[in-house]
Amino acid sequence: QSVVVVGLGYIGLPTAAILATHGLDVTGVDVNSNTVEAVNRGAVPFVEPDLEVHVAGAVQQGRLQATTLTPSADAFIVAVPTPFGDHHEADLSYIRAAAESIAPVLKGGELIVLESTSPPGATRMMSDLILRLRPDLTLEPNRAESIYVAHCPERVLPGRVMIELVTNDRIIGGLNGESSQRAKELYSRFCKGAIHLTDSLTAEMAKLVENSYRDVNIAFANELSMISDDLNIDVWRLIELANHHPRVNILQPGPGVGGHCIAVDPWFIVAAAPERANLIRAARQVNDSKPAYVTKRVMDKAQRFLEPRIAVLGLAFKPDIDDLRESPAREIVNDLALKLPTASIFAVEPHVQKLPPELEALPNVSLRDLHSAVDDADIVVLLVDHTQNKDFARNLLNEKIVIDTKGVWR
Ligand code: SAJ
Repeated sequence: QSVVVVGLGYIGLPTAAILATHGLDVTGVDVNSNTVEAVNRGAVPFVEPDLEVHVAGAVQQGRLQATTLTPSADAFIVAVPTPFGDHHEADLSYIRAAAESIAPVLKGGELIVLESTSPPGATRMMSDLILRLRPDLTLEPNRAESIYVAHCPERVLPGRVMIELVTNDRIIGGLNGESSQRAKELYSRFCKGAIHLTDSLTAEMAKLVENSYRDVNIAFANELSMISDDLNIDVWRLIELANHHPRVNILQPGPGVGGHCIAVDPWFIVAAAPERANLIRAARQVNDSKPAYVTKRVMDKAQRFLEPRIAVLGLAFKPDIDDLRESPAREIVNDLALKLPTASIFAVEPHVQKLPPELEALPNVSLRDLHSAVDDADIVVLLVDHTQNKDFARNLLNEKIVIDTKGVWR
């Protein structure tokens, strides 16, 4: 069986690799020729544990190849980004472009699965677009000209992708029962978790609801951390104590919520039901306000220095990964550098070799190693609980003003 995976990013490439190592003939398609070239060499353009071994093995066995042009296949998996614009509306242009690249190569009989996290109705939209471009095809099952369309949202945690791809349960929502069945057969090739079948709209919402659930719970923790600061109590101890209750499980506060999923997906629900989604919207606002709150705390401490030297530990959106997308730490460093032009800011991020462009452009921000940055700093701000930060010898912080947004140095 041949499978085309459109989009070789954080989800598409691992999925392509796992399908290939389970015996399918996989072609990965990406608009970025550097990505295509890297994959064909068996290399991976980002950090994800165990992924490179899978990709290199699959390429070597001749089961995985990459290209910029969509070929024909028995099944297509669309794993392209669904970012949002200024008004928190989902941008479906990548899904449309994927559909437009798939439509011309269809012969009838193919399965098309949308994996990208999508607002309610996106799977139907993708299918409508394909059928508009190919009026000779139909969703009516079991004909020579039938196509099968389903949504199967990805649910893997960055950093654990190769494990969770295999072990997580999956939700599949077909546009009809036959589509769900065929998608289930494909995912059963590598997924050891249970596969739950539903309709496409429920599958789309399930994914959004999972991430909104987490967002709301993190917002609760972040609100508690700000209330605790006002009341002058230790939020970490507070949460630890409350969590001893058998039915309480509060998450951990931090500098804000980053990544391209939890900080985005709840807005798709808000956009679909703006009058109803009040709690979900409020949670987003609390989490989005946290970076500015942290910046303000650092600025209050920096006031006493003419030329404050500030070490900021962590730029990634969470521990032990190199992903800086939608990272609250990045936003905080940027704000600090702009608001404190006389400050020197030493950014410490062991997982990157280079600052992201907007920080690189700032004359008062430099990328430094942990020890030299802390040594030279008046103020140390911990933003990401990377292992290297957790292991840092605390006695070296004795003379410093410390702002620890993750509670690792309590
Ligand atoms: N965070 C906190 N406090 C916590 C937990 C997380 O502040 O107690 C922050 C993290 O630092 C990070 C953000 O939240 O900035 C998101 O991190 P995460 O580890 O909760 O989640 P992601 O974005 O890496 O992955 C999520 C996962 N969803 C759920 O756990 C419900 C993953 O399973 C999804 O596949 C992924 O989103 C996705 O792609 O949608």
